[in-house]
Amino acid sequence: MPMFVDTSPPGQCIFCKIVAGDIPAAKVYEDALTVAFMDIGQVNPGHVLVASKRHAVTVLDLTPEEAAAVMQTAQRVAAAAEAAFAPDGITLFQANGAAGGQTVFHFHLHVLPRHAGDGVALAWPRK
Ligand code: DGP
Repeated sequence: MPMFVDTSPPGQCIFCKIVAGDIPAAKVYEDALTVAFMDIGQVNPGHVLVASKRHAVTVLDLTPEEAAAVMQTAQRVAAAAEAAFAPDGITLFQANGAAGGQTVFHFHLHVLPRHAGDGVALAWPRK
């Protein structure tokens, strides 16, 4: 089981509170539909989460506009990671539902800079 699971309703979950500015986060980008901030449990330096501002739970709950905006933001974040961290690669990953490995039930996409031999083993659900 993951150490932390947040299934709070809209407005009360940790990412809604980050969107609202009620709890601190290292935000790196935001626009009308998305916000990007550093993952508190970063797997590698530059590990960023791209979240919908609206409380969608999974990818199935996004509007087409939100889905497009999320990928545009992910591309911006990946470009910034490329410039800042000179990674050998970048992994995008996104979990839906407990069985899919999701632990915070507010839609988000991980942008993870990778380095050859970094030893990162991605598994869903993560241990
Ligand atoms: P997932 O397991 O795919 O649902 O990813 C949830 C991620 O959210 C996990 O990598 C850790 C991150 N996270 C959890 N709580 C917080 C928080 O309070 N602040 C930030 N910045 N990230 C968080």
